Order: sequence, then structure tokens, then C-alpha cells
Amino acid sequence: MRDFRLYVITGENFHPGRDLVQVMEQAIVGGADIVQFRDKTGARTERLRKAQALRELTRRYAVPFIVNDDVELALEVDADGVHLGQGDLSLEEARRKVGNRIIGISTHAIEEALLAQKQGADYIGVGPIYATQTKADVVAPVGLDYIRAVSQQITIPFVAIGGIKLGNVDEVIQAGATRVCAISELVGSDDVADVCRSFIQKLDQGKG
Ligand code: 3NM
Repeated sequence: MRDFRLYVITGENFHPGRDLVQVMEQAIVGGADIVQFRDKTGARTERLRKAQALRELTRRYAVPFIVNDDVELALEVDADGVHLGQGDLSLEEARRKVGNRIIGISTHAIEEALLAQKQGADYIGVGPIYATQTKADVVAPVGLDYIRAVSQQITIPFVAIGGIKLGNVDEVIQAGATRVCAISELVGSDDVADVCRSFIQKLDQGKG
């Protein structure tokens, strides 16, 4: 898959009154280079409409588009891939359905990371690094040590996630992350593009 640095996920709760597509467009303009649609509560027709709109947006900017959880929705809107949690359908089954589209897997421990890699995940999420209110059922924070372990033992791309803010991303990068994902800090900002630019700047500096 094409590499990325700043992964933005939708979080409509964080921008009441602002349009989903406009917020995500701002993120892309600011440098987010992969977009995920994540909506665990919306009605199917609404979710389809939003996913289609984001598919159009990401196509316009030539940015990969990932759908969370819902493989059928991903296929229906011709997304570039799906992102699955530990409790979702198996990687094997997902691979059968999506073919060579991107499959990302959330991992919270090195054993899960190694397994996802072995089973053919294209990338993994590594988190939650810090406490987060954004994901309801997530495990306790795994901390920076998990980033260190993954950077030593995993060869596929990994993206750090969970409670990452402009104020703590430096230590995330220091620990070995070259790709980061944030929801509330990005889409909840008054100036989404500007926060994205600041993240990109830090990721650029981190490369040394
Ligand atoms: N997955 P915020 S943490 C969607 O650890 C998600 O797998 C996580 O949101 C994981 O940047 C998380 O607002 C929420 O903390 C990230």
C-alpha cells in the first residue's frame, strides 16, 4: 500500500454544526494522507450517503479511503480498504471478501500485532497510547513501550493511535512512530487544516 503519515478518522461528535465532508477536506488540505469513515451508530442509509460523499472527496484529492468495520459498505462505495478491530470478522474472511484492497487491524498487544502481520494485514493500528474517550470499549492505555516493541518486531506499516495530541505527539515520534492517527485533536479543532499542518511538521522533524 502507499505509505502515509497522518491518518484522520471521522468523529462527527467532535464538530457539531460543521459539515462532515468539509471537515475532512480541511484535514486533507492540511496534510492528512489517509481517511477513515468510522460511524458505529448511524442508520445504514445515512452511513452509505456519508461514505459515498467521502469516497468522492478522497478520490478528488487522490487520498486512500478506508471504511471501519463494515466490509459490505467498503465494497459498495469502492473504498480502498477496511479497518477491523480484534472483535470483528477474521482477517482471513475479510481478505476473501475484499481481495487486494487494504486491510488494517487494531492491535493492543505485541501478540496481536505479530498475528495480524502473519495473517497478511497491510497495516496495523497500535494503541491506545494514551487514555481516550473517543472509543467506547477500548482497552487501558498501552503506552509508549508498545510503540517501541512494535517498531522493533513488526515490518508492516504501523500507526500510533489513542489520545494523541499536538502536546504529546513528540514523544510518540521519539518512541518510533512515523505514522500517527488522531480523531478528537484533529476534527475537534477550530482550524483542522492548521492542526494537521502542525502534526505533519512534527512528523517531518522526527524523520531527522
Ligand atoms: N482506536 P482520539 S483508540 C478509534 O487503540 C480508536 O485501537 C483506538 O481517538 C485503538 O484521537 C481510538 O480522539 C480513538 O483519542 C482515537
